[in-house]
Amino acid sequence: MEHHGFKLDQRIWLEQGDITLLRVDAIVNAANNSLLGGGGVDGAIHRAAGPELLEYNKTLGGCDTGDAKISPGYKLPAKFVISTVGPVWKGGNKNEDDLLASCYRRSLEVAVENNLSSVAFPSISTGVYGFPFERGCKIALTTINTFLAGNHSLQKIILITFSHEDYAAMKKVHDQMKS
Ligand code: AR6
Repeated sequence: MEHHGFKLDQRIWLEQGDITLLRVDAIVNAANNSLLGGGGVDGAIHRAAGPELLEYNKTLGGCDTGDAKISPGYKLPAKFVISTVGPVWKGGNKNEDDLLASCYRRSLEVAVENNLSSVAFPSISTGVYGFPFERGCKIALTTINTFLAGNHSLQKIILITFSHEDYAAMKKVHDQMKS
């Protein structure tokens, strides 16, 4: 798959491609409350990690929306999987924005607690869960930037989109926020 990285901010990179191929300390999974797999990026991560990820996640007791839990990466090039559970979009008045921000923040907190320095995020909640893509991008960028301002251990955060269209849309959101 074609791969082009773009440096958005000092420690934040935008890429297009398949998150399961990234050799980083942790990739973040857009999971559901069970942490036992599903479709979308969740299905792709479980397939690439192998069945041990499911076996491990059975010991975690699920995960609240907005929270995050860590698992080994097993067969993935990434060392760990940080599973977070995004909100289902219900029109915007059900605390969806705060819950999505919490996903990014909690994932980064878990990464720091585990001494990790590179983390890749998919666009949480903007697939099956229906969160509007550009609104989700803004929340991702704002939350990650705020977190990094108070952290010096994280070296590289990658935002990876599956499609070229999402890549272009995310870059546009970033450029608009900067100007
Ligand atoms: N690499 C990077 N991004 C991907 C990949 C991939 N391999 N595959 C999909 N995406 P979604 P959600 C993008 O639906 O909205 C699952 O069933 C995709 O284009 O995976 O948080 C879970 O079990 C989209 O932009 O996650 C939950 O039940 C983004 O990943 C539910 O879906 C997120 O889309 C979670 O829904």
